[in-house]
Amino acid sequence: MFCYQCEETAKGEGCTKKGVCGKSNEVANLQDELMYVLKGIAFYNTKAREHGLNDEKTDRFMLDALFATVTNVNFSADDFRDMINDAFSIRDQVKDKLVQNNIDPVEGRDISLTDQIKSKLLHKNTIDGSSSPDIATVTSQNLDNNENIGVLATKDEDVRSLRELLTYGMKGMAAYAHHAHVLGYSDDEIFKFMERGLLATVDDNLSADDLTNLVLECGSIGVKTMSILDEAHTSNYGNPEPTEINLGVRDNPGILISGHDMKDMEQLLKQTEGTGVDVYTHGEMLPANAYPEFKKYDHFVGNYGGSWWKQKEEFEKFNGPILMTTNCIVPPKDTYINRLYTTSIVGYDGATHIKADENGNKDFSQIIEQAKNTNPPQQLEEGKIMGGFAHNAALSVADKIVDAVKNGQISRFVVMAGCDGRKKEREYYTDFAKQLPEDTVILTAGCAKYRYNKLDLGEIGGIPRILDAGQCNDSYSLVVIAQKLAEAFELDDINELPVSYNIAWYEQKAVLVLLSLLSLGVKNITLGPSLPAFVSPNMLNVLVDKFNIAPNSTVEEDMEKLL
Ligand code: FSO
Ligand code: SF4
Repeated sequence: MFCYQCEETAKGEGCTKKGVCGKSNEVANLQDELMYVLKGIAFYNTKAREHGLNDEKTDRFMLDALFATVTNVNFSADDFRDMINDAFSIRDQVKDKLVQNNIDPVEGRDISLTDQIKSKLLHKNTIDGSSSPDIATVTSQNLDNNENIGVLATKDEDVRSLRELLTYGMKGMAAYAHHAHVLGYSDDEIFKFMERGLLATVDDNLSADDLTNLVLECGSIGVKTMSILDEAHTSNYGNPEPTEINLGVRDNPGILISGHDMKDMEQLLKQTEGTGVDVYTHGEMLPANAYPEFKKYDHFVGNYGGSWWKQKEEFEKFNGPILMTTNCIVPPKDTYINRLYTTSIVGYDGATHIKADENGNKDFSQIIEQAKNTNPPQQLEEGKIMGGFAHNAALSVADKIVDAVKNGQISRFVVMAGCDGRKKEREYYTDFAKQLPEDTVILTAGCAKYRYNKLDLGEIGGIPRILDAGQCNDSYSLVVIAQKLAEAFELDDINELPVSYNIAWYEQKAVLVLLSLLSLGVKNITLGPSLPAFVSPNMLNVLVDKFNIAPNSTVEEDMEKLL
């Protein structure tokens, strides 16, 4: 295996024996294989789409498969084997459709795969015989050497860096597009881009400039994807509203729900109503507490615990069942695996998996029945924190915010969005938040906030000093807020706003959020706690030249630079 897609990668270089996240060598290799077959689907489906022969099943499969390879989503080798089999059969179905319609899949296309495979394209399961199995004809038998298809198959370090950056951005995009799709929202442009992007990662005709442009385009489509997800959430569940979120517990049995899937949240709340079982959020599900449609349930008690990496300790103390709707899952302890449930693309061998029916409905009765026989959660903390400052709520007080900036009450906003993680260095973010001057306001989204969201930083003229827009995908809200502020101050350039960016990353959704910011022209971003291992020195120079991205350093130095 070789995997370096997340911030905690071994030695800051790459996991080669077993993932720091817990991913096995076997699962890592299967993920590479799945990614490779997806490129084959992309190859044919691009053409099918041109002729209006694409179908929703293939689009959805693409999203789910990409999402499944994101850090901490699925640890099950069996799940990946199933997905690889499905991928082969979907690829061949798309291929057959083209054949039946007399369509030549390579006609009018200029990719370097062409010569290599053209003659064999329309025959199923032939082996090309070249060093890496080609994506159009690869079979499960000739997919057994990951050196030819994994990350290290690209020998040039800079090309590899760009290809992987693009790949990880698309994985993040797939995650957000999946959540929107579940709620009935999607856009063809997203699927088109993913197919193009996947193919670009095996196309030797593309120059570094071509790939750089695609990476930025990935960011623009990322903004679009997040906006579609925002629409899916707000049209179904209302606009998040400023809410005091309870951190304490009640004396009833409870179910803990984690991850990012709001439709699962909705179904769980509906099915637990009147059962005597309470519902609590964990990790990235915290923002659910601010949606009007969810707030109306009396048995929705609040949030339990902190961010994803604390789950081993906190799930143990929760006592009741836990439902993981997406990442981040940490390989569980034996003490609670019997009350750990996964759903959708999440998988862990030994945890119970709840599947949706063909209409997307899930039956959580098994979880509810188990909950009834468990003890109430052990209290971890008490009090309340504020949430719900997504774009609608923040913009409803835009006048107040603009005035506070104009009259000097607020000197600067600091965007501290992104992810949390296990590394001790991440205490930097708590210290940074604590040491920010009192006339600054933090804008946050994602689980990075757990490093400081329970600090009492007070408020400025009625505006809390921590404005939490929600999940990592709600970084979109931060973009909307920044754009509206730029309008209010009549600025053409978003970089002239009194806004600084100190972003923490961990996995591939954060990569997409970062690319989204870059695509909007945001400069001078500070990134930590370490730079991605997949960014080569030359690539880093490009990022520094174009965007002035810098790694974080000490709280004092960064404070001086950012303020
Ligand atoms: Fe956190 Fe995990 Fe939302 Fe990520 S829960 S780290 S960026 O998955 O997705 O913010
Ligand atoms: Fe290592 Fe991260 Fe890949 Fe897991 S996801 S194997 S920790 S680089």
